[in-house]
Amino acid sequence: MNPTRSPRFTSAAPVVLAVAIVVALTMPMPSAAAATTDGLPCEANSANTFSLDAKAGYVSTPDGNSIYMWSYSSSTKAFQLPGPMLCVDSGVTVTVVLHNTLPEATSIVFPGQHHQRANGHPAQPQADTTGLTSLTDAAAPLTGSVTYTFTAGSPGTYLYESGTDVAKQREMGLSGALVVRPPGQPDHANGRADSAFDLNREYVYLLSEVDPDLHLAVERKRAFDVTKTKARYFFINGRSMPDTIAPTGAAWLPNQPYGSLVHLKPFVPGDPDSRPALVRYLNAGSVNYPFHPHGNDQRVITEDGQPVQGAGGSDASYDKFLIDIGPGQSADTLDQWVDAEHWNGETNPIPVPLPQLQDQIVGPGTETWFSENPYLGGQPGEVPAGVVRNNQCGEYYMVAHSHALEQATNYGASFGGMMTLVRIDPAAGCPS
Ligand SMILES: [Cu+2]
Repeated sequence: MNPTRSPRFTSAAPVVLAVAIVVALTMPMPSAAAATTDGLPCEANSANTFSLDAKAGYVSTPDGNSIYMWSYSSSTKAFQLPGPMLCVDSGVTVTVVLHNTLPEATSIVFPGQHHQRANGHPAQPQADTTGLTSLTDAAAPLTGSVTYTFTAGSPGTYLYESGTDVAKQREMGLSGALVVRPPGQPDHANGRADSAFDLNREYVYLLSEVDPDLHLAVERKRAFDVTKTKARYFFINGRSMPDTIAPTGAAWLPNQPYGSLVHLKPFVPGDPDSRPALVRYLNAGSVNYPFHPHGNDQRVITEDGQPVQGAGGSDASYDKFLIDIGPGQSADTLDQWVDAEHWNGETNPIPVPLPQLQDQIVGPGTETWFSENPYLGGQPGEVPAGVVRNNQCGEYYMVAHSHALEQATNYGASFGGMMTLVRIDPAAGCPS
């Protein structure tokens, strides 16, 4: 995709149409509109205590591959990638009990958290006669356990990840998101009043990559040189496009529970009930991920758990079209879309020539995501016999993806990988 800049509050119709066409031509299609899931699927409890198993399992990729992964899963639940989204309040004491079922030692580090302890003593790097073996206390292979405690840091989005044999274990999947909220203000991204967002429109993009050759070598207990990895799959929350737009908890992705379809309604300035969405970016991989949603800037308000502000607390947040997330970094962004032209079929019917039929049709020739009207809320016109209209109610879809285009592929096949959609529903909503 070209990084075409659009003013923040203008219609994104041409972009959507272009996206629909590209989507149409290059990717396998689900048989219905991209399904929405509202709110963050947090793991949370009043004791702020979590029991995580490090274990092995498999994930599927859209090209039909099955990849052996390691990940953290809640001890009462099946294998999942990535690890559970842990949500806590800033300042609380958090306990994470790690149970290792993997064939080698592993651990968890909590970057950005305070007073980290392991089994009751300050967490320490581990070494033997060969040198450093782990960045923190590790659990022994197969049956080992470590109890970590820490004080949750400032509000923001953080990784938790393996601190042992990091190049290998991070690549194998041992990471997850830790969401730290301002106490008593779960609908604020950080402590600032201007960080308010819609709790039903909160999303994590945990970004990572996979070299399947490394995973196969680990599965078959063969040696592998981690300095020679070549990523072939690129994940948002452990899924690749088009699986990224499947709902959270989709039954056909039993080990990859988290979707990343951002679901917006038109933002109404001045309406206290109209709040922006919050997208929390996290890089769990080893290279930069330059991520950009089409058709809209996002406002970066928190970086690495710190509000973007100047001296004296002045607002220094900024609009960004392409957000470059470095390894280990996070950024929280407000995302909103304003219906600038107020198209209405009866009261403001802005005339629009419909695109040619071939620009509305998706392969193999029976499906379209175009609403037969480029304005939000547009109702369909004539749909040719035999054409399936995936668009439900005149909603928009805008693509959001890594702009390092090799990261927007599934083993080299483009329009996959680290890519998802932003769905904008008409103000009146859509039938579910
Ligand atoms: Cu693009």
